[in-house]
Amino acid sequence: MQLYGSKGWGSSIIELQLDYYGIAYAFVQSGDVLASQEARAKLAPLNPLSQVPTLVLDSGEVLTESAAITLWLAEQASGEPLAPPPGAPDRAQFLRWLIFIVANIYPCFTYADLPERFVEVDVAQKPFRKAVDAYGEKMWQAVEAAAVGPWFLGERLSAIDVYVAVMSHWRPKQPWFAEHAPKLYAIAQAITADPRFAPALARNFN
Ligand SMILES: N[C@@H](CCC(=O)N[C@@H](CS)C(=O)NCC(=O)O)C(=O)O
Repeated sequence: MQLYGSKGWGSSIIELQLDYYGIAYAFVQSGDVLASQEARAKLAPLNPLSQVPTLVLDSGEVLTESAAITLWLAEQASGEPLAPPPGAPDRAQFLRWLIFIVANIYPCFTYADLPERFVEVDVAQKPFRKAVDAYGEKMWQAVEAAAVGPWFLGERLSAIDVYVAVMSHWRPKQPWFAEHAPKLYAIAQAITADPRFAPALARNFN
């Protein structure tokens, strides 16, 4: 399969999971889909939003949306999946917080990365970005409050820990997490030190 992405972007959430499962894939550089019209145009036939991650399966079928990819990968896994399977006691909370992250926190980047896409008036763009980023921080605090420890779900490692580790590198960035979300920061540190994830994290964030 082919994973379209860019170093340190949302594709890394999927890279970590593909490595964990030992699934072979080719990494296709998407280019900077925020800054480059050419990169957006190249990805558009596969993903109408020109976003990464975009995964093209061996069959040619296209899978977008990191949560959909996360759930699909867990179904392919032969070992311990990064999503508690149907019937598992922590399944409901896993689904709740996975969707919370992609539905509430991830869009903060969609809106604030390039505020000019949504706010025409120049002088309003900076305050808009500031407000959206502050909203994101509030959402992370809700995730922090729900984290059980040592992993987000407790003793069970899951894809939510992978999201936390990757997204802690994005605004408001790791020093903020260390100060305001210590359970999430500890999860990010533990994933970074875990040999199942460390190479993909190092590829994306070093
Ligand atoms: N809902 C999507 C969000 C993906 C997303 O926003 N990716 C960012 C990179 S981290 C992107 O491609 N942004 C380009 C854009 O929004 O135009 C997912 O969960 O996969």
